[in-house]
Amino acid sequence: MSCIFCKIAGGEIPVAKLYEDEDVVAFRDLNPQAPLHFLVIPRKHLAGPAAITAEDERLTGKVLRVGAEVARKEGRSDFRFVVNNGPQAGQTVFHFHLHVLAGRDLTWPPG
Ligand code: DGP
Repeated sequence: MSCIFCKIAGGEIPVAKLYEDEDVVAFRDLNPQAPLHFLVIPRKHLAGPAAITAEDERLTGKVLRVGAEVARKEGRSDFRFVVNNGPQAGQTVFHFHLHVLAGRDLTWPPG
């Protein structure tokens, strides 16, 4: 298993976890871009949003729900979700992940 986020989901690489269950794991980003910056990943390996199939709709919807719930538990009502697909969009880890950023003014459009 060479995928770093599969290793995180499997507990082989320690991270600061905010939430986990049988389907998803939420953990703080190694290189935070906001006062609150965490990732939510499905335990199932999906290379990115372009790899989602109809059978993953429930799982990826859960990723969004958990992202919002963890943000709320961390005391944030305002937050941004980001999902990158492909290197030009900034994807560096090819396992689907939701970025959740909060705690500072976030510009639009993003850079
Ligand atoms: P992206 O560029 O969208 O593929 O985001 C990948 C994010 O993953 C990036 O913000 C840094 C984070 N990251 C990469 N490796 C690790 C790790 O080993 N631990 C943690 N906590 N975050 C990681």
